[in-house]
Amino acid sequence: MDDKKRVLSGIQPTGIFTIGNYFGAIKNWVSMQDEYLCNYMIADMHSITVKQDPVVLKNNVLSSLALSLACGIDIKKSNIFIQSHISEHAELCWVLSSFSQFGELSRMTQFKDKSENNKENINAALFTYPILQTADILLYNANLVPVGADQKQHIELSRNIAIRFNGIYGDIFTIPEAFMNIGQAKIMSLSDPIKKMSKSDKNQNGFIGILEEKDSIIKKIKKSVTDSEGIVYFGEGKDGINNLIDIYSSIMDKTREDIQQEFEGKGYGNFKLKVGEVLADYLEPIRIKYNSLINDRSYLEECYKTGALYARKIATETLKKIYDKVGFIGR
Ligand code: AQP
Repeated sequence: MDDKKRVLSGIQPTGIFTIGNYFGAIKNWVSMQDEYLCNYMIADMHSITVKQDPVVLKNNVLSSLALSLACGIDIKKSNIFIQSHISEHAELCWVLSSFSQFGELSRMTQFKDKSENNKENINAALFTYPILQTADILLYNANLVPVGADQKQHIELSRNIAIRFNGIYGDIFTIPEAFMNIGQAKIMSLSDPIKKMSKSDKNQNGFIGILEEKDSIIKKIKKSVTDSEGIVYFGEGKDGINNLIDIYSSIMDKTREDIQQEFEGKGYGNFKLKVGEVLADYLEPIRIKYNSLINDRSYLEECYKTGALYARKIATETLKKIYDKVGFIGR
């Protein structure tokens, strides 16, 4: 029996990943592969909470898979699969819905943000998707869930649902924990740095996609909204500069203090150019790898089919146990 801790995490195929997704999630996914038993999923079921064009979504699922592999997910070490291929996610979600309270779901800040941005389509799934997320995690008995800081509240909810269920039926679910690296930043929008950077932001200048060309990256960083003080340091009221410092720090593994010292007396123009350049150089190998993977459809298919086989084995076993506990007669 392998005594490694188990990991589950997912990413929505709602577009090309941003550097927020990368520094907030995927970089961790990659670094956890040796130490943990990792299950990673392309969360297509989550993505339809916001209107999707079906053709675009199918392409996005494949490009998300290719991009995860290009970023360093290694199928010899980790399992990667497409969420909708495992029907147990939806089935467990339904069971857990009966153990989730309306009040606790209403307190989720992501629901408030997402409904604010999608006023024309505030659907029920937008409200209940943290339950599906809980099912994703609990199906795989995950101990750790590597997420960005923006998802901490949802993991807390998952823990509460699991604890509540266990309180009734005994020690069934593993209680998951959010996993974040010390100092892991929430990357903010470049055009509105009090909002998190999102791949589905309608303002193209707000985010940087992992596959963007050097010129575009530098241009967006140069244009990014900052204050007018002109001194590079991390401080209150300097959201734009704070964000650039965090991006630079994630790439260079430098502390905020080191960065402040490095750019002392140099002004924002110089700092922005440097951030743009190091970021573009950092992302280039990922872009090259992605371009070769995305054209190899049969390899991608092999990856997600193998991933589903393995995932289904675990998910079926968990769901069988849960159905029995809640009183459903075995199939
Ligand atoms: N700006 C961010 N900073 C740090 N971490 C982030 N994550 C997302 N944005 C940031 C982390 O990326 C993982 C995958 O996120 P997701 O695609 O499942 O959903 P999301 O959080 O809703 O990401 P987006 O980019 O904002 O997608 P859309 O625009 O479709 O809503 C998560 O671990 C998240 O914490």
